[in-house]
Amino acid sequence: MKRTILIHPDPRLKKVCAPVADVTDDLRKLADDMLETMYDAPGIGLAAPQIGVLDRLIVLDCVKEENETPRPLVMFNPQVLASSDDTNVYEEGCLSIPDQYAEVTRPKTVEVEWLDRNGAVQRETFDGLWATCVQHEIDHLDGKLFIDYLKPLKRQMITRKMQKLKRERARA
Ligand code: K1U
Ligand code: ZN
Repeated sequence: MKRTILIHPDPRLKKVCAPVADVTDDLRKLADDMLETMYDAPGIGLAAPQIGVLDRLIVLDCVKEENETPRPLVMFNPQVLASSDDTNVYEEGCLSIPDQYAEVTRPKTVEVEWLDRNGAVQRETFDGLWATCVQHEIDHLDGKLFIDYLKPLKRQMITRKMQKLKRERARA
């Protein structure tokens, strides 16, 4: 089932999410809903708070080419174990901040540990867009948005645009 994506500003996007105790059938269903919502948007990642669920769960698939095999990843309780000193700049977007993009500097590679949909521990080092995306999604679990890395004036400008968008959507 496709879920509604919250638009910034929303208090639920600023909350620190709670760890998942057990990977249950309900949580697997939630992860499937999130993947459906992400692919439909379309996006390359989605975090549970973006659909109003304050659990530490993210999904991502950074395979962009249509002729390549998709790689949907479901991560419960993802944690960055190590980050490179090397950094990478990427023009990020966010499904909760539609049509706004800005350059963000982050570690180029990150080693991440998480529980998969079977509750098994997984560990992998991500690079390139995967590294950017997994860091962006983990930030969502800590109530942090990519605009929080920008200068206050730019962040304020984007927030005002989103407030206007929400007013227009509420009227339609
Ligand atoms: O978390 C989100 O809101 C999803 C976001 C993830 C992300 C994008 C760029 C850098 C870091 C993290 C998106 O998916 S925005 C949409 C997007 O980037 C995209 C959409 C269609 C095709 C390719 C990319
Ligand atoms: Zn986002």
